[in-house]
Amino acid sequence: MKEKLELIKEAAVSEISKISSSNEIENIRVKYLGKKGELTSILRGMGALTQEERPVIGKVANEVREIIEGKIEEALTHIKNQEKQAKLEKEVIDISLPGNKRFLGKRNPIDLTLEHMKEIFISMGFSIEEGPEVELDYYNFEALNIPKNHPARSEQDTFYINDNIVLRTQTSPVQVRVMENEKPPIKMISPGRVYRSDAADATHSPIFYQMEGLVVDKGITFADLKGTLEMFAKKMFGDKVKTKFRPHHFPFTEPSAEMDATCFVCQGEGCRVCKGSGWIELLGCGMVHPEVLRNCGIDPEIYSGFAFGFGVDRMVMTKYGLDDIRLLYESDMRFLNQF
Ligand code: 2NL
Repeated sequence: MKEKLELIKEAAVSEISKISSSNEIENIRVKYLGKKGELTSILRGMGALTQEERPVIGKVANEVREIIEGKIEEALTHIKNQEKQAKLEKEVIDISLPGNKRFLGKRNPIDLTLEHMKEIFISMGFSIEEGPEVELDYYNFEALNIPKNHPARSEQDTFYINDNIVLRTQTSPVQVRVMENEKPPIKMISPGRVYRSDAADATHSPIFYQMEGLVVDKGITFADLKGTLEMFAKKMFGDKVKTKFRPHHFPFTEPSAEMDATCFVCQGEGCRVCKGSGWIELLGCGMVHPEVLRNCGIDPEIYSGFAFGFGVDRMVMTKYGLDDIRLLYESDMRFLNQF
């Protein structure tokens, strides 16, 4: 029996030394140590041994079992290491491969122009104020001296939410709110989106951008208006630019004017961009109407102010020579990549 155990041990050890995967090890464990395994059947047969033989053979059998178990553990560790190593080698990633290209968007030229304009006004001490795009009729029209029968109020020109609420058609309501809430001196600009009930074509968009400005203090005159806006034009288009003011009419300013600047393409010579005139219309402006100041709780006997408004889209179109406003709202990368 002792010899038989010895043979089992040698066979097991030799089989274990040949294996190459963890599955095979399991088979060997079952073959020798399992319930129906070779060693187990020997131990079962021990009942037939004499009293003297039993402990001797039992001891040898246990030693053989321990040796086989030890060899199996050893082989298992070795195989697991080998398998891990093979997996690591197989799954190696080539970090020198180029990655997937992600397409980046581009800033819209309206945004670029707005930023430039804001920087100029910030450098002159203006604050930037914002307000709601869905606005009370009162702030958009009534407070600004635009009476009920004014054409700007017609349903053809304005998006009405209901009788009292509109999509703002200008950013002036932001100024009205600031004047209501703060005491002069006020020196602010209000850039933002505004809405008109227009069908989109080359020169109209139902959504567009405006930037208004307002200065209110004691002793503000038309000279302050001219100086400020001339300075803006020079910072925006260069020191050589000249400005001129033409009389105009707005319900919320008196007197009112439009400011033209010498064409930045031809420097006033006359070209395609300025349609031969040498001048480009830049903005509307004027001294804040006393009625508007009063509506906002500011005494026009003590304070005066000037205000101005730009169509930002127009400014962008002129600056870049665009002939269709819709290009600015289509997010077409072939267009945006050019800025
Ligand atoms: C234009 C002309 C203008 C104003 C806007 C304004 C605001 C208040 C009081 C008085 Cl709260 N005026 N804003 C003044 C003159 C002209 O805009 O052509 N915009 C595109």
